[in-house]
Amino acid sequence: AKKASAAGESDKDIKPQANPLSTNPSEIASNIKYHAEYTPSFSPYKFELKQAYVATAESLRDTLIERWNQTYKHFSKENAKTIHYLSMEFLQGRALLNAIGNLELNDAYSEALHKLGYDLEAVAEQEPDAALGNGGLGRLASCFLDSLSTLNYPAWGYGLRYKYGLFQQSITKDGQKEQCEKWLEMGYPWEIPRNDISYPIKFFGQVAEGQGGKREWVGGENVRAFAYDVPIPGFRTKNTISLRLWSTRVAAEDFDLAAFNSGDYSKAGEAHANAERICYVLYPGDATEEGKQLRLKQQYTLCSASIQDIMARFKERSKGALNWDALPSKVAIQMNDTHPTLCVPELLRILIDEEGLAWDEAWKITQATVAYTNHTVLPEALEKWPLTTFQKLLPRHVEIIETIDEQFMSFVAGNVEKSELESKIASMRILENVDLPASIQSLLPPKPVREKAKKVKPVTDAAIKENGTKSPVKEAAAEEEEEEEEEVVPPKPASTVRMANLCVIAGHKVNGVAAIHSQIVIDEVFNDFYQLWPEKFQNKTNGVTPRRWLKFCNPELSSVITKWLGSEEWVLDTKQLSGLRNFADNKELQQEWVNAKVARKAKLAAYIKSKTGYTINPNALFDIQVKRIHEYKRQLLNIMGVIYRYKKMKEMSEKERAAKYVPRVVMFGGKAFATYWQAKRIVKLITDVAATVNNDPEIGDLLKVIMVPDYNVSVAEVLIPASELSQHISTAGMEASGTSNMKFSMNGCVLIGTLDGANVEIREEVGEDNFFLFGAYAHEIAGLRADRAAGKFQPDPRFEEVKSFIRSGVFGDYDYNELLGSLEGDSGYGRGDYFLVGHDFPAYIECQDKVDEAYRDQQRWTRMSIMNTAGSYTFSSDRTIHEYAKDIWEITPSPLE
Ligand code: T68
Repeated sequence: AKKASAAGESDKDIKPQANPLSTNPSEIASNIKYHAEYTPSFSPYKFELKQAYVATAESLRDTLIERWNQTYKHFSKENAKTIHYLSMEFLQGRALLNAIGNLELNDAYSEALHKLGYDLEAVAEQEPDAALGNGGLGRLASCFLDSLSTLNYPAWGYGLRYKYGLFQQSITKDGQKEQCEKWLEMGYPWEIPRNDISYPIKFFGQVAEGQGGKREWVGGENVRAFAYDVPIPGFRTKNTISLRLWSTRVAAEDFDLAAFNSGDYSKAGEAHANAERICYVLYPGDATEEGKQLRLKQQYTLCSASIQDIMARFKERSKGALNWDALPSKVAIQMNDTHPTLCVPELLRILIDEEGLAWDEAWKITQATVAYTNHTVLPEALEKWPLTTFQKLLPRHVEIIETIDEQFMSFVAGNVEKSELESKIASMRILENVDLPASIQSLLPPKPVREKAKKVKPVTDAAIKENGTKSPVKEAAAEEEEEEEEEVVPPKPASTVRMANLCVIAGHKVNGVAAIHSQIVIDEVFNDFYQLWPEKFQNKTNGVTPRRWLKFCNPELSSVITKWLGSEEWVLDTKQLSGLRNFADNKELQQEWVNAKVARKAKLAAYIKSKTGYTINPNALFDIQVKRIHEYKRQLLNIMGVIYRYKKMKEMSEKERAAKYVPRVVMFGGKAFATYWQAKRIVKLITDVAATVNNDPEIGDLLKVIMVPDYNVSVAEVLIPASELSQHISTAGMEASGTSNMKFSMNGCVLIGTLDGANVEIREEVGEDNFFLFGAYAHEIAGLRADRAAGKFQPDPRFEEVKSFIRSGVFGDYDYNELLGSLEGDSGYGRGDYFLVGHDFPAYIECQDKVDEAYRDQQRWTRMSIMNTAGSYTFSSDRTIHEYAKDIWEITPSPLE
């Protein structure tokens, strides 16, 4: 809060004055005052924390604008090849301290604000998180932008400017509640609306045949996408790149003035509502047809606006000598998962329909330009859209997709055994459950001739309704009569567009995000494609920016690292962190290391107190699991382990308890998708367990359970530096990579985890002794599931004990049958424990006992902690970006002098 200090008095002497480039604290203070007075976004005579934040952000933005303009002027002059990173999600978090840190203006801004009577940290806390994402995928995109800027690569980020970010979560006794998030409500000082940059986006309509057989997409609904740019400063470089976010509105010419004047306001307002809805929220529910349409509209808006923007820039730089064949030498486009797949047909459409290129040329250019990153192997997460929805919304794109599909099928025909052709085509083609075109049909081996041609009568909705009116007896008799010539076949499954198949076919590279995941991608998910094009497939293990995730969020540990490594070079060259291995046993370093951790633990304890009311013991082991709540991530395994621990504690004498267990605070953070009921039940169970355990006087400080509300980037910045143990316990083979595992390890936290995602590589780097491994291996999972289904699985009695304990009502009277049933056989509530919680449970609790044992020996633990930071050097997003730049994008750094 505002300080009534001597510094506050000098406030009056500071004159408002624009000083965008100054690094002098007094001049920065003048600049902040200038913004408070002359670019106000709040009422005058008020300069409280909120206003101080906005004015400080605006002051810093001026500094960035200068660098930003210079950067793109420079890129344009050099005409260097540029990467365009398209993502439906960017999980930026807060920008103020990150920008101040990247510009190394911390002391200057602290002092400037002090002169105005404020504390920088308190001012920074005013900023709402820009939460335009869900989790890992979105945060990865943001880390990538930080690295692209820092490493001076020519780059643009492209996303959508959602009016409401990811929902805010509160935790009540009933579990998770969602509220609308409002990051834009007080204005967002970091964005610059580019009112001169907007593009038309069309939906619906028809395709007409124009002159010379040209396809013309006409009619339909028109909206405009407007550009809002957010600066992304690099660390220790002048380079500042841009995240361009699109926001949709109707252009004035599309406003129905006549309807408005005749009093038909809803008709007049409809176009606006339709356009603005597109950018309301991230991932609107898609259970309904309207929801599906809206999601596709979002994806198309991102793709169409970005492609038009990229093409406009290419044209501008071509200076009258336009040659589209050169596009891939100047432009790289990365599709972050399948959500931006539509940039493929959109680029083709514009090249062919608007620029007049022939198909083959346009296809060659498109393929050489786009590449695809896969982030999941979960079949239900591989996007598919009903063809009918597509057809309505994007009729011309469907034609283009049909052509890609057909050409791909003829390619397959030339490259696989004839006997396999039909099945390969069925699994690989883009359109699913769609009749083969005659050209492909003719390539298939002839079907054996049937003895008697039968008339096939498909079961349609109408037929079902009709039959419903018949008496069952008559119906049976009638069917018998007809049996001779009629065969009843099941209704044809819906036709869909498989987005991932389109990405693999169109992209020149396909990559997974950790070694084990990329292996699963080529061995399983896309194996048929891998057989065709082995050279397309790559691995790019994820990384995280060491600026936000170590230097800025953990200044205490950073100072210790810098002191022992002798310089701060590690911030740009994380390989240096491995040098800490040399001092892992040094008593002096160990003491400083512990002090740094203790400082962060105290901060977290205060945070927990303020958000949940619970008091936690700062000397306890801080054990954290933060990520989206999902069954495959197995928060349920964690909380069941906690319950087992609690039950055993209750059965022991005080002395026995103290001898076996070290005091522990188990913290959870994460949001469940609003309609993912099973995930919400897990949150409910965690809060119920917390309420019981935390209020049990017999247990006291030995065990506390905390559900940290509203987990987001800023909360992660408080939790991760204070962590000692973190849990990454997904069913093996299901977590593509994980990135929080990297952040925790970097901050000297020891991991307990399965051999999954990037855990595999982290364990290799930090050493087996410094990682708590348990659980089934990825290659065993299918067999274990099969055994489970065949009734061959014998659950461990300790697992059964936990389930009965929950059912006994110790944690309240909520009916947990639906949740626990998911872990049981497959009848009734039973869903067969698909995620193998029961299988891994015994190994998990035994491994947790080893954690207690290790933590008792603080010297050993500190060594493990140091070895984690030292071994995390390879998980910097700088390393990842260099790899993409070299192996996929073929771009080189272009620093401003
Ligand atoms: C995550 N994916 C992976 N997806 O789960 C994680 N998906 O292992 C990986 O580290 C991370 O990507 C970065 O590679 C996601 O976060 C989504 O959020 C998502 C959203 C909509 C549809 C599908």
